[in-house]
Amino acid sequence: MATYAVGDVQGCLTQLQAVLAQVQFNPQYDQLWLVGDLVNRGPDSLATLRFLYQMQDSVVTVLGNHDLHLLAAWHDPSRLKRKDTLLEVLQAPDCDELLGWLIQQPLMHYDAQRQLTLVHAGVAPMWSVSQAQSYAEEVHQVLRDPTVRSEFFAQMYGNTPAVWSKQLRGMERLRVITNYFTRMRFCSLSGELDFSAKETLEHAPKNCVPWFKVPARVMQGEQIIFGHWAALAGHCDEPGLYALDTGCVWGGAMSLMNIDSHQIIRHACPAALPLEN
Ligand SMILES: [Mn+2]
Repeated sequence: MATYAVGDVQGCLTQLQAVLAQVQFNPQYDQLWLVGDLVNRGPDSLATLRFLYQMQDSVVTVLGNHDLHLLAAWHDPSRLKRKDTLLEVLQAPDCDELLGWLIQQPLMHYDAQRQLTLVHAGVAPMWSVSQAQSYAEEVHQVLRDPTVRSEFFAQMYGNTPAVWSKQLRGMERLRVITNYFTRMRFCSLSGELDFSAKETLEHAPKNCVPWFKVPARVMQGEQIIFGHWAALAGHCDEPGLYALDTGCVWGGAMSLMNIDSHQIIRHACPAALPLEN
């Protein structure tokens, strides 16, 4: 019985199955955690969703920005962009079943026994574990409520507000929570999000640092597994932090980590798309 965490799959089912085979993963006994971005840009988004859906009892996943984009396109297909590879999901006969499952997934998973947090991009530097849990839950509740989630998707896109404040209400509050959990890379020392760069640490925007290097970060020392930032190439020297997105879909590799031993398995990806998010 083992628990593994895998980086951004983005429809690279072949490489996901390859790393699982390397550890002889058995959904009857083992658990698979995913950092989100299960779909998009890669070749097999539909097959990836079907694969995870049929073993959902052994799966823990959080939502990434591409998963939210797919769910928004489910509500309004005109949101699909030229580079999206999501149409096959929306046209599948089991689309509603698959996305009805996906939309139930949270923005953050916290394992209290291991004191281990799973998120897509990161946790806002000014939040404690319990604050992060309750803010993630606010968005999770909206996503699960069919009467309010269309409005959420209509207003989800955007870079503002740039910084968290307890005083925020309504969609502004939900948007900034979602941006911290699913899109964050760099921010200012006071935690303002900056989306102008997505490259390596040397390319930080002026007066910005990677979110995990904010000096006053409240969750310092806590274990966090995250993805989203392929340019880190799995390198994060912050104690307790595990960066698992090694850019499989961009020609990098799929990374799978045993969450107790921290042993990492990598499987190279043959694709060679230009680096993006
Ligand atoms: Mn992402």
